Amino acid sequence: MSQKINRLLLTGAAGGLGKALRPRLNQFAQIVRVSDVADLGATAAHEEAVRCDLGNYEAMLALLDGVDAVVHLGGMSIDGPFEPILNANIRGAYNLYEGVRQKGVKRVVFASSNHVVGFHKQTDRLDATSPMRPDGNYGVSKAFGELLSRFYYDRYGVETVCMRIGSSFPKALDHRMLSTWLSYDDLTELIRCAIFTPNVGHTVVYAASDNTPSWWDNRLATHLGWTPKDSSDPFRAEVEANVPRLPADDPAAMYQGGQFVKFGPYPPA
Ligand code: NAI
Ligand code: 15L
Repeated sequence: MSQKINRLLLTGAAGGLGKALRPRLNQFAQIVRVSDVADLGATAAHEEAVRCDLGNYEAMLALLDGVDAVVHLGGMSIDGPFEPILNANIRGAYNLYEGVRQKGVKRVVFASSNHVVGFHKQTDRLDATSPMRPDGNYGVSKAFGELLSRFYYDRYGVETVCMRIGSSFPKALDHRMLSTWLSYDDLTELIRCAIFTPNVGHTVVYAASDNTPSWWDNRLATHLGWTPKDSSDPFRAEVEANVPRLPADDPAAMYQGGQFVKFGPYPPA
């Protein structure tokens, strides 16, 4: 029988990735506590549902009661004005880590994003030591989450795997996604490695399937034992036939963050 922890908390459980992962996470835990600020729908036998705004610290403390590990997907998942990102991603990350410290939770799997490094060129090949070059408020908030998790490991020993997710959707939909796509199966396997590999300390891993071309080098995360099995190749012909290429001097074609590098500005309200 595969290894299981007792209680896993999944934040952002009402979102796109949350919905895709929910039927799969009972492989990893006896009980999955699913949480979101939005409606969570019907619960499966292995699930317990808790509505919670990540920006509310008291609610966060209650959410973390009896939890052994966290898969943290919750928050704003695209770029936009600062205030909602401040509440969900920045205050939310702080509340999560401070709550985790107080409750003695040992392991977090953090859904970071390729937008932490979105202002690197698509011709660059990056690893976990490459400088952060976020491409907007959203990317900056994910960089904050990564740095906060680094601090909570160095100071308090809370272990985190930061997954810099590329584009995790059912299919690769455009030319950029041929490099950034992550299948749900590869994501699920990465989460398994991130929960069960001993001594991950603080690990940054680029979360993309085995795509060609690839922009990211995961040699610094080999201790996770994660080898993506899928590839964007089966979507190539459809993308090339149906999706026009952007001009080479369009920033969305030049930079890894794609269209995100063109969003904003968002003046204070
Ligand atoms: P999504 O936007 O579909 O789901 C995010 C969920 O977080 C939503 O259900 C939303 O209600 C919830 N949420 C937002 N603010 C909240 C708050 N204040 N309190 C509690 N819950 C709140 O995003 P998706 O695609 O499912 O992504 C999940 C995570 O993975 C996000 O953190 C996203 O930034 C990250 N990610 C996703 C990628 C992808 O390709 N799907 C790529 C890179 C990162
Ligand atoms: C992300 O971080 C977003 O959450 C997701 O919706 C996609 O836009 C993805 O990056 C991407 O870069 O394709």
